[in-house]
Amino acid sequence: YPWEPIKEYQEILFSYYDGIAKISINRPHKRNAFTPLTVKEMSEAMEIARQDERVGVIILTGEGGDAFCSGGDQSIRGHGGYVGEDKVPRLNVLDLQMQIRRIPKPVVAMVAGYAIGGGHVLHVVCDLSIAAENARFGQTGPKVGSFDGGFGASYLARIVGQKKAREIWYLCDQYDAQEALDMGLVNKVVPLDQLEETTIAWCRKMLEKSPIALRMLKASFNAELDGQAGIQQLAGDATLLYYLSEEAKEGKDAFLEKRKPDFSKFPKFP
Ligand code: 2NE
Repeated sequence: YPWEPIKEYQEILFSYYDGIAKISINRPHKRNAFTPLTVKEMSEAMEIARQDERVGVIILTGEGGDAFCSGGDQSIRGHGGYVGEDKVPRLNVLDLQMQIRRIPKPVVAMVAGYAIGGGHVLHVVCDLSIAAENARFGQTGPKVGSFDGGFGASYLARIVGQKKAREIWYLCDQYDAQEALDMGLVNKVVPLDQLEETTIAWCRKMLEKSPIALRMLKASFNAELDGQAGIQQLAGDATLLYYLSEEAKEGKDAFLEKRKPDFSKFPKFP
């Protein structure tokens, strides 16, 4: 596919094609483990994709075919987090997880190879996951001295159920693509050479749909789990829709024209 680069980065690739933005971790020598810089770049790309009106769907993936992402780069894990060039320890992937959930466009994880540890959680928080037959899923936290008790625990449990989520975290086993499909952890499994084609076909199906309907659905699915923050997201979308109405514009116009608003002409729906 003729992906066009949107912006050059050091540790990710960020490209555009036909309504789709693709963010791809580009550290295949480390099974696409992330550093604070990888996450910073992904976060910036996610924001650019959010603002870009051409983009209706975002694909999150990893380069090389061996790994989607193997989590935090353990070789730079320091005292209190992952340490980048500024020597500051960070867990900024948690902000990226929030960003993926918040962005009002569907985010699709395109998983070839390993989705492990914090890399597994990244696919978990995506709206949809499409896996190649070589995909392998799992958490490693209790093995390597880490855990993700946020979406990595509670949202995973919403997806696969409490017993399975506890098994995944407590045993740190790996699961193949078929097992992931059977537990509802991924939406589809395809041969590796059909992964991008299938993912793009799914994206195109979504691109044909009403963007506001998709946006409202994403906020609605989040609201159920995200409590007050989820309601705030859904309510923000309700405000967006209200701002599109003549009724809301009458309030703003009246203020600017220094007159009393006349809402009498607007229907009082049953
Ligand atoms: C991913 C996995 C299972 C792949 O195994 P394999 O056998 O295919 O490859 P190998 O030889 O282990 O890895 C290839 C190279 O990539 C490096 C390896 O050290 C190796 O380097 P060299 O020996 O060739 O120099 N590599 C792979 N993953 C890495 C990582 N995460 N950090 C640094 N280097 C890595 C296997 O590699 C594996 O199990 N990887 C570790 C998975 C892991 O434990 N991730 C961290 C979980 S904690 C986390 O992500 C986290 C969190 O829990 C909470 C908040 C934020 C993050």
